[in-house]
Amino acid sequence: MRLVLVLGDQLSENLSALRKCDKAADVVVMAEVANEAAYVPHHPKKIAFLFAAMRKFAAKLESNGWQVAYTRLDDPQNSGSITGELLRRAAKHEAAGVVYTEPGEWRLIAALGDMPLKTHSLPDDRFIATHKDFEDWADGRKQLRMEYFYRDMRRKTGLLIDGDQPEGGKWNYDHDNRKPAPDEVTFSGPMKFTPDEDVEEVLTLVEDRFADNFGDIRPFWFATDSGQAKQHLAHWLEHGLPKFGDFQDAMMQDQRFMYHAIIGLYLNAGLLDPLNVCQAAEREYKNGNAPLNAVEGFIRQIIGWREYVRGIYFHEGPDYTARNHLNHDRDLPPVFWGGETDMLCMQKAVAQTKEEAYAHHIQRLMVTGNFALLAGIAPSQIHEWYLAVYADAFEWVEAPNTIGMSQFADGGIIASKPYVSSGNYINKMSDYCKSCRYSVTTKTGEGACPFNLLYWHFMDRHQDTFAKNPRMGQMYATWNRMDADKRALILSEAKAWLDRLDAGEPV
Ligand code: FAD
Ligand code: DLZ
Ligand code: SF4
Repeated sequence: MRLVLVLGDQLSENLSALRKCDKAADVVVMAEVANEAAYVPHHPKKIAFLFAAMRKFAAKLESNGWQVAYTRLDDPQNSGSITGELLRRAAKHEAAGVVYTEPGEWRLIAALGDMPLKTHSLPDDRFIATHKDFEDWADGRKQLRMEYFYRDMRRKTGLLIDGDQPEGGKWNYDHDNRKPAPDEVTFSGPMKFTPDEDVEEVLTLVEDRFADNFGDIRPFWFATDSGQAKQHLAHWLEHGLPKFGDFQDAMMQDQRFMYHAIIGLYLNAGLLDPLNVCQAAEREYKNGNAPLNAVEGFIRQIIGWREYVRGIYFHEGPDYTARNHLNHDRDLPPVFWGGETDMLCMQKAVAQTKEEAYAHHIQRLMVTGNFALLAGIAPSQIHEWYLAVYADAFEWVEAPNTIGMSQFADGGIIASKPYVSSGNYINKMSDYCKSCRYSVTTKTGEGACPFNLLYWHFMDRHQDTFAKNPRMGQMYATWNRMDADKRALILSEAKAWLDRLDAGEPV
């Protein structure tokens, strides 16, 4: 007999390792372990979601005839690591070896490969692009831009393809998708599930063991099995998808979810299948329930961005998370852990992260990410923050988004220019600024929005790196045309503001 490892983010019945093995002979190993729960201080909601979903998945496998050796976190025999649990179970069952689907993190791939057991690693074919697909696409290209990869994925899946042409004649409808915050949001938000007894048991365990971790465990409303996740998806497809495109980039103080799907955690843990999700969205378009700009935009996020960032993670190798192209070394300030701030955009994005283990893409990229990049925070520290605080965070997807897209720490593999902006962008796309103590229209002096000061500080200190970037030439022309005294004033005020941040003063 063999052991079949199923990790906390591999909760799919058609997992390659399960397909390979025999339920009459082999034993599934699943384990809640301290090592996985502590490589970063995960948000309690994330840990509870994964443990509850793991327990339900194990029960489902058992009811389907599998023998499951499941280790709970509080089991006195728990060795504390995935490899420790495999060795313990292998000795007990006299297993000939262990079969597993490739994990989504270099750390765990190395640990499993180093075990003194016969191991058989299988590709994770829940993704649309294989490693070879990505390598073939990347081979010989000077630039690895998502847009061209995405077109290949459209062709491969046939999603929104008419003959051999893109539906509607264009591959990408993003120019219709950047509307500012609307007056009202008609979607009432994600479907919420009341915890049952089994989920309650997990909540109590996590409350007890991870009391010091940043994040509120209650109210807990996530789906914890694939049936609930499918209900959640159906609700969003009907009520959220039609306007997903229009307001994808908009942010509102009292609307945490806008028209977003809140499915990253379910896709990444294996409760939803990406191709099925995209096919369901395509049906909404074909049935006339959702417009093309919404459906194309949504499908692009999944078969484009999601597949592409995974390709980059495996293409670039284990040192990717350590990259620091801009040599940023500031420590992550307390504001990221809920420290006092007058910056309303930061305050709102961090507060909702604490409460929901969720923030949408533009909050991650253009509020917290933008701030970290402008302030020059060490990419490894902000990477660990994102990996810890979001329920959908696993390194294969989080690291390229943080190190690459958001922090430009990979030197421009993912982003052709850094995602930085002054307060003007945040003001245009949100309703934050009108209630903020800082003034977004003030550039220097009392009450000036810190994003306005820090933006030019960033541009100035990285002039050597970016001055020749064609997409940044206009901003450098503006900066260099500015009166020398004004430039000096902006830089000295930015420095004074950063000094206050470093001193731990409320900002
Ligand atoms: P929606 O906006 O409704 O989009 C639907 C789905 O598209 C998402 O669930 C996701 O699976 C996929 N998607 C959208 N954008 C991306 C993207 N850039 N990369 C990969 N998939 C994408 N996404 C994660 O899944 N895990 C992470 O740890 C993560 N960390 C991020 C860190 C930073 C700094 C940034 C800028 C983005 C990060 N993202 C991450 C991407 C994106 O922000 C989330 O996928 C999205 O906010 C999840 O919410 P949603 O399900 O409501 O997504
Ligand atoms: C994130 C996570 C956590 C918090 N806990 C566990 C766990 O106890 N057991 C487990 O099998 N997986 C857990 N995970 C998910 C793993 O960290 C994830 O499989 C790897 O990071 C690879 O993506
Ligand atoms: Fe954020 Fe500046 Fe707007 Fe305040 S004024 S919400 S700090 S962008």
